[in-house]
Amino acid sequence: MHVLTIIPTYNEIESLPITLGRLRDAVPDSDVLVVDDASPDGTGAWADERAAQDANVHVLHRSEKNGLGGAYIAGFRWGLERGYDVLVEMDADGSHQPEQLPRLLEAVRTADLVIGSRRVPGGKMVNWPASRKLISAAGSLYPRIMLGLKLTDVTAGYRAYRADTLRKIDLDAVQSKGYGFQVDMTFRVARLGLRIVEVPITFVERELGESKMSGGIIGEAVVNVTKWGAQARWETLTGRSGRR
Ligand SMILES: Nc1nc2c(ncn2[C@@H]2O[C@H](COP(=O)(O)OP(=O)(O)OP(=O)(O)O)[C@@H](O)[C@H]2O)c(=O)[nH]1
Ligand SMILES: [Mg+2]
Repeated sequence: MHVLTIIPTYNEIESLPITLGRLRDAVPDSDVLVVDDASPDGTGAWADERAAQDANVHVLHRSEKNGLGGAYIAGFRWGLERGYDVLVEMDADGSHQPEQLPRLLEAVRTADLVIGSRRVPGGKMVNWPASRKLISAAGSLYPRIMLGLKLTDVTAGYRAYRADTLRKIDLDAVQSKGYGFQVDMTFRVARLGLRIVEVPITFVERELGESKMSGGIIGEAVVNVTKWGAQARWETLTGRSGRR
């Protein structure tokens, strides 16, 4: 399996060196693509220097901050064009532990999408305040109910996609930027009838740098999930298929 791990970054100068180092040690066979949105703190320049010393590390620069969704779509296209078999999503901030990637890679041998879940037995959240846990629980439950997804952690961002799974999705049509992006992609894969497997992970709250989560990102997700759920029900009722 030819694996590409995609790490989107915006102002992660403190976290990226640690995460990238851990990833190269834990899974040396995986190539890495950093997708940086012109971080003012110099993350992109640091990644370029790192890539110059390591042939397995690559960098994609985008000209402005345009959301995690767009960064991943750009990264997926880059990887698909180069013939990778598996494309992994990993945050730069240390929340997704590189040492647990082998679990995801093992599972993706027999799955179309693997989600590293905080909510299956064995899954954990470390250093998360109760308020964050509550938002996350609601953020997981609502799309599950609205979209009928039989999964525990649909907003999770530690994932492994088979390249064939991504090829079956119209990536141009995916507009979601923040958390909604993970739900959007999950719903698309589920609707294709593909096999989604959750494996337990230990999610560690970031220690360095700043979170990019915002009210706008949560709002986008809630509005979209409500819309997609209503559309799906309408299609079931009328037998007509919508645009998605
Ligand atoms: N390229 C790019 N990366 C982004 C953007 N927004 C967030 N990221 C990266 O996406 C990853 C997740 O972002 P976080 O800020 O940790 O957001 P989060 O994990 O949803 O929120 P926390 O749980 O609070 O950490 C990190 O590696 C960020 O640097 C963006 O607009 N462009
Ligand atoms: Mg994070």
